[in-house]
Amino acid sequence: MSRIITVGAAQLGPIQRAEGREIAVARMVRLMERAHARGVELVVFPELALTTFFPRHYLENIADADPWFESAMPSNETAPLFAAARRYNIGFHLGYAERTEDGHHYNTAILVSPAGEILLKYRKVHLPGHAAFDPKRAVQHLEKRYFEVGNLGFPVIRAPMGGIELNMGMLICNDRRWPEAWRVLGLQSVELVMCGYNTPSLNQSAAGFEAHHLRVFHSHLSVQSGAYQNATFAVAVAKAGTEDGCELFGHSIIVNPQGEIMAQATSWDDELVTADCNLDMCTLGRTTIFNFAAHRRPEAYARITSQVGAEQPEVWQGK
Ligand code: ING
Repeated sequence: MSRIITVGAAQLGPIQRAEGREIAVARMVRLMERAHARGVELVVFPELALTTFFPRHYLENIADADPWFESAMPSNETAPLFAAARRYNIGFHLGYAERTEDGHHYNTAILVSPAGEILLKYRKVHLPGHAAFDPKRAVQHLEKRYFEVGNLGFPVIRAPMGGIELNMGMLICNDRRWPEAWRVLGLQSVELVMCGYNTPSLNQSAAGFEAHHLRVFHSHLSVQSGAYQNATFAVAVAKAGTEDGCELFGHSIIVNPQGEIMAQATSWDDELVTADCNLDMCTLGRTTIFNFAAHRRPEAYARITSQVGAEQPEVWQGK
């Protein structure tokens, strides 16, 4: 009997700085209604789905950023999402800014069951951008200022969803560009990776020009290769559109273990994209080309965990 789950990439359009989280939650509940009508069993929302992408804003007093963080999950504002999950019997993934009881701040994602249990939590490990205000930048990208590096590793959980059991894991935005992150999930036999993102459509660092089409290409390349090289499905979901004048690209995708894009968003607004994922498709890759037990050689990979930055190579001396 094939294990098939119908997933929904619930892309969000822009959320303006002045908009309260109840507006985003209402839009997300409408996407869950639409998902229910289409037989979707698991909905994946973007990174930082409740607020504008606030790391683009520099606040002198970092405590002034706290209103962008959730200190409870669910809270009064997010309870409608949990109620919709119960009403429609749909699980969901949600990206949000987490403030812990002991005052730590993370860029977090959770996986919630239809009954409202939090099955898995992940805190973003790869924080791009910079920690201090950068006057050279047209727009700031201050994730290293507002968030701590995630301290939960890259966990995978086997849990019931959509009438089957499957192995689920999460990445957040920049994580998708790092093959090590995918491999840690792959080494836990992940079958479905959920990844929300907020990606500016223009390069904001003064390091040089990068054509827009390459920004989208790099995003898809990262997700498609991560899925293929770890024989897993992947759902990568954007928050898109122009937030306070800053453009984020959409192009949310659902990818199969062969690295093929099964479905893709075509707007830069609230849009639900769905696909039936037959998890038996993971078997071919992980029993042949990516049979890790048969083919990996960890003794040759020491640099991957012993080094942070790149070193200079040995110089050829002739002879
Ligand atoms: N955003 C971007 C991302 O990794 C970025 C930052 C864009 C880094 C393009 C490098 C190149 O998609 C987040 N939020 O990580």
